[in-house]
Amino acid sequence: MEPFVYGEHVNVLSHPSEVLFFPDFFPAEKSDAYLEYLKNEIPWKQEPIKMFGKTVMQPRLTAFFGDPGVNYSYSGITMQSSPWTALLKQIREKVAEKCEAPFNACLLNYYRDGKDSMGWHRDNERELGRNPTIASLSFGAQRIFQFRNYKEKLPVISVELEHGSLLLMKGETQHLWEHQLPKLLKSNGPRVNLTFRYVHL
Ligand SMILES: O=C(O)CCC(=O)C(=O)O
Ligand SMILES: [Mn+2]
Repeated sequence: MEPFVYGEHVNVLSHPSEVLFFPDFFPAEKSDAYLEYLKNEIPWKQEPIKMFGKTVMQPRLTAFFGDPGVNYSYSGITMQSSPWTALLKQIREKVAEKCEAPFNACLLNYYRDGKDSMGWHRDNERELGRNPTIASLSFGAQRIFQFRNYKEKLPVISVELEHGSLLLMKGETQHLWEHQLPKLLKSNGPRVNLTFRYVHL
């Protein structure tokens, strides 16, 4: 399925799911500066998670920022939010304005190279509410991001997430579709991803 292009965004999935892709959300220079900041200033950690009853290390590094008291639990771990840095706050404002939605938390992922990844999942934790709006920013090396229908599993829809791009998921997307960031066979540079969410307390 070829996405339909209009204006400054691409419609990746349509009603009742809604996925919009803004390839040039941030200009290249700004994105370069953000990437350097994020790689160097965020206290990245590799966290253990529970998968099929076993504890394994996540194949990527993570961090979690949010308003006071906001925590986020997934895959058997609970992340306590760190207070927003000035730069993350500034990015959040830009994203909230574009998405016309409030965000009180940001989960950050650091993929050190093409071997780091995130498997098929939905962002459907109860505290995100029924139809969450999730805004996902990409900085650094381009990676393939994929959707597949939760029930039918095929076809797989791929989007190339480039430096400075914004992927917005809303509507019923998290009920009907899973997404993943697959491992790459060839070597790849580092990539930082920021997903802004609204966590209900
Ligand atoms: O790195 C990405 O683009 C995917 C991140 C993601 O799906 C998540 O944090 O839930
Ligand atoms: Mn996700």
